[in-house]
Amino acid sequence: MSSRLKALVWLSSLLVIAGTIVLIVVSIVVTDDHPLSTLSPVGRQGRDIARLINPIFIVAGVVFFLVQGAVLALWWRYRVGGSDTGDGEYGYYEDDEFPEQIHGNDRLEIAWTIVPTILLAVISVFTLVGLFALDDVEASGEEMVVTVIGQQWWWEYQYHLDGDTTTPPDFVTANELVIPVGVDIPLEIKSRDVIHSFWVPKLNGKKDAVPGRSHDWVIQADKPGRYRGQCTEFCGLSHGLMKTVAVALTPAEFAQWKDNQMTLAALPAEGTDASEGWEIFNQQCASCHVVNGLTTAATRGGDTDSPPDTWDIYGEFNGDNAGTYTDQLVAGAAPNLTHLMTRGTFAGSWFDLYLDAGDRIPYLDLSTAGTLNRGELEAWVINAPERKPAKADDFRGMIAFTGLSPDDVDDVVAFLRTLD
Ligand code: HEC
Ligand SMILES: [Cu+2]
Repeated sequence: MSSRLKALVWLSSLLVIAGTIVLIVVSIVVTDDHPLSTLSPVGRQGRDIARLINPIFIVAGVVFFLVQGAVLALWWRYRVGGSDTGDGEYGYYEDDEFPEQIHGNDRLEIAWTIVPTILLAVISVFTLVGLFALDDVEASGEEMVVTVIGQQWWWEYQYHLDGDTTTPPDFVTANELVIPVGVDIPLEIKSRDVIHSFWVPKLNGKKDAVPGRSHDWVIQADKPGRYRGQCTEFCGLSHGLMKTVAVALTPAEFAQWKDNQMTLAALPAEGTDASEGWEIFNQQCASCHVVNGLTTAATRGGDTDSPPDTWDIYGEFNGDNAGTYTDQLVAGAAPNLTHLMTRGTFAGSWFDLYLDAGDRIPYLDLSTAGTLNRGELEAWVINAPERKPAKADDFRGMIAFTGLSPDDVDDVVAFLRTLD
């Protein structure tokens, strides 16, 4: 190889390496908004995990450079010598030049067996201690337990204020897990269909939601804010669009939010658009969606003697019409819409319900001060599977309502508007 060619090869390799490093650094530094980063924890469990990751990353980095450095040094030391003879032949060994062949090196081999063993042993001790700490719920005086139910392709949250998950929840919401700051909130992670995995990276690691099982988990946030999450176990068509948000409120705000969630919806005044919308909703939507205080078991094909609406959306439905209920919607359920307007996002947090959510408007004021993402909400009501791929014919996700006239859609949205 001519020396100019060699220089070119070197230069381009260096450029590729430097370019990669610059790209990585830029992608980390250029924005301080990393909604799904484990490296900027905001809760106790998240911090425990980061505390484990960082030293291991440093040790792994040292090992990486030692090993790669040795590879490069050996390559350089034993590279084929010789020079281009001009006829394309170069760099072959003469017999007598061939390096002396040796069989192993006991001391080296023992060293490179023992050193990694010790390293991994130390790391595993810290990992185990860390894992146990993650499962530990700190006594906080907060009795509440939230049952988290994954399904294709959104998360449901059932709040048990007294911590007793054998009885029906006090209220049910979707997409956004609202918690008070500063306290450990125990979670029970479940699934209605396939395996999902619950993950809010700034607050804690991942926990699988496995059908037929209940996994204990805990979540805690140090400061108020909205923390993004994502389903991290491939669960079918819209897995990538199965997101969530953990919303941490001050204790006072949380109490206010909680009280509101427990109120029932009221019938819109006669003669209003919302009232027209309710009629449509009751006929076309109430077969899947619950609105506490308005929809009845009858609308969902059950008998009217079934348990009160506040809890007949309960995962392990135990009313007389349990059979009908599951036959009706294999996915198990649709989001409880009683307080739809209090959430910042909808449809598995894939869409913003308000254009100016985020931290610009206090969470509790969204339904009064937020700018509704009307276009997206209307598009959803008209043709949900087009907005978010689903297998509606197979009872996975919401069906399309392309038969609704523009007026109907306006009325339905007017009704949804009242659900705050
Ligand atoms: C076949 C059952 C079914 C029917 C009927 C149905 N939906 Fe849905 N709906 C769902 C499911 C399932 C979801 C969750 C989809 C997702 O997040 O991917 C959903 C989600 C929604 C959401 C978002 C809720 C949230 O918090 O994320 C709204 C709003 C909604 N539906 C309104 C309606 C309206 C209005 C109607 C009647 C015109 C209707 N739905 C009829 C099953 C249904
Ligand atoms: Cu998934």
